[in-house]
Amino acid sequence: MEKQFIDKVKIYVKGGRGGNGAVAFLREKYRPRGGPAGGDGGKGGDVVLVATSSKHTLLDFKYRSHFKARNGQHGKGKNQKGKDGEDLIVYVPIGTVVRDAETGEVICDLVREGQRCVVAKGGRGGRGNAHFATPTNQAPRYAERGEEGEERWIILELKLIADIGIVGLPNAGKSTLLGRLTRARPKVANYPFTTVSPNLGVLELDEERRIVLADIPGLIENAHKGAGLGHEFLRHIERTRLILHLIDVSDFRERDPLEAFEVVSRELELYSRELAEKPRIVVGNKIDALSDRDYLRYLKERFRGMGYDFYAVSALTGEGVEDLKEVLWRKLEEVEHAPAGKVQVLFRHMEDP
Ligand SMILES: Nc1nc2c(ncn2[C@@H]2O[C@H](COP(=O)(O)OP(=O)(O)OP(=O)(O)O)[C@@H](O)[C@H]2O)c(=O)[nH]1
Ligand SMILES: [Mg+2]
Repeated sequence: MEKQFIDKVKIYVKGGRGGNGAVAFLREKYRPRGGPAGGDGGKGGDVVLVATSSKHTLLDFKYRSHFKARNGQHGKGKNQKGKDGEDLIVYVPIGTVVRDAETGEVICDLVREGQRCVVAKGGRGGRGNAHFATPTNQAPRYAERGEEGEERWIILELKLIADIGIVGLPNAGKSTLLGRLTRARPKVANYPFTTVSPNLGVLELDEERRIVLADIPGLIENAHKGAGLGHEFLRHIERTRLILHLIDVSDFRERDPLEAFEVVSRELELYSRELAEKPRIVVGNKIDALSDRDYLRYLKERFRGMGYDFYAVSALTGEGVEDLKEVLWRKLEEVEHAPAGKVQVLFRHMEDP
């Protein structure tokens, strides 16, 4: 997996200090030496991470890395308790894994909207002197200090699940296309099975529109029986919202693109019906090497007949790729707003491939 696409930041968190307990005595008109009446200190605030779908990156943390919750207020006379320090709520994207920076231990895994995780507890407030009166010491002159809040460095790591999975035969140009669409630089070569493990890339259409794409190893006939690299890695695209099925159309007289499409479709089907039935678009690649462009019109018709949109590009020269970017975005929007489908994408979180 391309490391640069896993956002990762280290931040410092500290709970608020508890307020001190107070030393105070009641002073009433006719009781010059009233009992102890020092109130307790308030509790320090916690630092709480909360998962939200309105954030998609950990970018904010590049600019701010220290988070301290408010201290509790000190206790006061007349048994008045100090106010608790307010919790500090820090919003993080859904899919954030939180670890202790020192031990590496996972503190929490924020996968649902609104899920909370206390990463630094506020200190307890100190008790006021009212608590310490005893029969032999009815006027104690001491109170507890508030406790320090917890502090530590933690690591936030955002794991992405791809929005779109690119499938196709070996050599179709999947990795080349990923490299065209994103800043990912997966290995590309003119032999099958160049890609042996999934690559992720982020397509940034603009500030607000980002698409995560996964390029996986090529599938061949009988992949479900272990041929080639098998089909296990399809699990990496099980939770994508859209499949981009890439086919090489350059040499259509020698290698029939429709046949290539069928082979991979069958393997998807044999892996899982759900995957095969996911929204899919078909992209014909290598049109720079295609002598007869009329053929594309024919393909478009054929795929339309099967219920798929068809687009043609050259991942190598970039022809058609800018249009494809917009198409992918539109398609994802369509899928998103389609009436409740079978596959509900609830969160964008995935283990390392
Ligand atoms: N002419 C031409 N060649 C291309 C195009 N896209 C990819 N290629 C070439 O096709 C070969 C295979 O490209 P890859 O991107 O490695 O193909 P892949 O689908 O990722 O292959 P595997 O990882 O082996 O499954 C390379 O030699 C690329 O340079 C294209 O649009 N036009
Ligand atoms: Mg590849």
